[in-house]
Amino acid sequence: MGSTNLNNFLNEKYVSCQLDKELFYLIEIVADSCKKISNIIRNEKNKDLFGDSNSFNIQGEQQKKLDVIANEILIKDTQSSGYIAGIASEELDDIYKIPEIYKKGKYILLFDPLDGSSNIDVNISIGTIFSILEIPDKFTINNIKEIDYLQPGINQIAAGYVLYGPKTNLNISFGQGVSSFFLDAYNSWILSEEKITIPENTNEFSVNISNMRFWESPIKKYISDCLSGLDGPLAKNYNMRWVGSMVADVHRILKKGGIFLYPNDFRLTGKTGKLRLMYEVNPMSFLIEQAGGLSIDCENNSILEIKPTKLHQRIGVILGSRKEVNIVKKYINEL
Ligand code: AHM
Ligand code: MG
Repeated sequence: MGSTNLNNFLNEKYVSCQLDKELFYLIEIVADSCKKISNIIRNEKNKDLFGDSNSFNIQGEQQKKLDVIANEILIKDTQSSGYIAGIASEELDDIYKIPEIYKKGKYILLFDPLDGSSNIDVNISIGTIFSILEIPDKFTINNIKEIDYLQPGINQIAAGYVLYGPKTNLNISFGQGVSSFFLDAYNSWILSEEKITIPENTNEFSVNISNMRFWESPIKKYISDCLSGLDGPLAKNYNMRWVGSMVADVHRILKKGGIFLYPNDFRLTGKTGKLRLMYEVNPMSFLIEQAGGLSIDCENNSILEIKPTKLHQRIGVILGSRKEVNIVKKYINEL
């Protein structure tokens, strides 16, 4: 039996009317861009492409050269496709206007081109995250505004991420489960798993515990109860992992079960979380929920139902195995 590649997989979905031709081609283009990013990361000759750039993004973070390069690749490859009306990126201050010369399409593409940037220069897993929405009004196709982007995560037509780990791995959902592909030695995306489900029983949490003193009391209490192990109120011993790349940390949870938290932090303006709703938290939450998990903010709202108020909005997030997220929900309700 031959292996299924991304093109066969998308074609099957197209034939069974689960996605249209435009989305089919758009996903192929995004996946091709990620192949290019993967090849740049893995090519030893590209040493000059690592390290800090001279620029800062809208959140005041110094961009790595690779942040800028990955951003340029994704924009260059997708803007001329004819399938999108606009682009937004963690690395761009404002929404990106597709040049007039290019035909527009009905989709809106949002991405974090290189997530986990602090890990780039030390050769630890990083990723690309993307989210695809549809324009709310087809008459605005040639002139979409920021407000057209501000849709809740539940509206995502597709979302996915690529993990540049020991292998390069694409995980994607069109709202009917999560499918996973590995980049093989011939640079083809080969289907490795369909309908991924997050293990229900878990004893693993993923959080930057060094920030604990800046959190709200329910999250502090939950994590300190986890640390109390078998003798504490949660009556089990937990394990902890923190790579510091959301893609890597959440991917581990998708495959092995567990809970990921980047909670509200008193130091951040608006006492919010660090991660950005529209191109980090929404797409990752979409995949987690498509795999049977749950994703909430620190007020117990479902992440996917939150209506964004601005493009680069940050949010506190708790996601992962449903049972464990429900335990945190109780802490939030009771404290
Ligand atoms: P980035 O998009 O600039 O790389 O920042 C997001 C990353 C996430 O991947 C990760 O979960 C988080 O920042 C780690 O933050 P911290 O360094 O506070 O642990
Ligand atoms: Mg990021």
